[in-house]
This record gives sequence, C-alpha cells and structure tokens, in this order.
Amino acid sequence: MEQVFIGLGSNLAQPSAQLRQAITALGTLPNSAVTGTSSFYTSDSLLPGQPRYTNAVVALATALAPLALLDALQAIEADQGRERGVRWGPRTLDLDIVLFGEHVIDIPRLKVPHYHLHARPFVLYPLAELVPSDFVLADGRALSELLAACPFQGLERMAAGPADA
Ligand code: PH2
Ligand code: MG
Ligand code: MG
Repeated sequence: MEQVFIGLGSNLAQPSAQLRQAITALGTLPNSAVTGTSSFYTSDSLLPGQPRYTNAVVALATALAPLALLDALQAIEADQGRERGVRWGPRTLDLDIVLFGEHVIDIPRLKVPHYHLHARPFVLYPLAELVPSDFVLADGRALSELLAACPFQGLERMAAGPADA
C-alpha cells in the first residue's frame, strides 16, 4: 500500500457538496481506503473573475498504480460533471494527486509531487493537518519550509467539519 495525498477543489455547483461526494467516491476505489480528510477551506481563485474555491486534502492508502489512480480520479471528476476546456477554468471537481508515497513522477500526464504545490496554500495547509510537523516530501523538501514560504493569506478555514460543511 502507498500513502497518497489527493487535493480536492471545486468552484461550481455547491462546492462543499461536490467535495463530500468526491470523498465518498474515493472511499469506493478498489484496493484503497480513505485514512484522513482535512478541514475544508475557501479562497479566491488564482485566476480572477471566477467563483471562490472550496479545497481540501484527503489521505488515501492504495494499492493502485499511479496512472490507474489518475484514471480513477478522472472518472470521478467526469462523473461529477467536470468539463475539460479552458486550462484553469472553473470546475465542479478537480482531483489532483499531490503526493504518491515516496515516488517522484515526471511524465506528461502526471507530475508528482504536484508541480505547483509550493505556491498553493489551499493544498499545503490542509495537507499539514494530515501529516506530522516534520514531514518531508519525496523530493526532499520539508513541508514546514514550504509552509513558511507560502503564507496562509486569503485562506478561510470553514467552521464546519467536512461531515457537515
Ligand atoms: N485551482 C485552479 C486555479 N485556481 N484557486 C483556488 N483557490 N483553488 C484551486 O483549487 C484552484 C484555484 C486550477 O487547478
Ligand atoms: Mg488543480
Ligand atoms: Mg487537476
């Protein structure tokens, strides 16, 4: 089993409900189990002129290979009405493989650790809820250093837990 972290994001069609539905779907993946769910956070879109996003990170223990997991995540996205068009366009559901155990993957379909992790407080802060404070990424970077260089700025932690957000 590998310890995988998945970033969830939505800014269309009741984002919190989209995230809850996606977490349920992740729990049904073969040879996999959801072992942790962060708080939900809201923030402005990195691209102006879009609705605010709701984001979270899920810890998944899985025996799926990276590309099999990616296929499964894209199937869940499609299931929840994700339309692929404009890069970084608004979306009902975005599921990104943020970390895949100790693997460093750099192929056109998949870059792990997620290529923009260091610049995304809406991934780093929820991830930090799920790992020890001395956590080190597969590529050797310490999460604490990424957090220090990426202010919490603009993130709002939702008062309600994932169960009833
Ligand atoms: N995802 C994007 C673009 N902008 N902004 C926030 N706050 N959260 C996201 O998940 C996000 C974004 C495209 O992946
Ligand atoms: Mg994304
Ligand atoms: Mg994505």
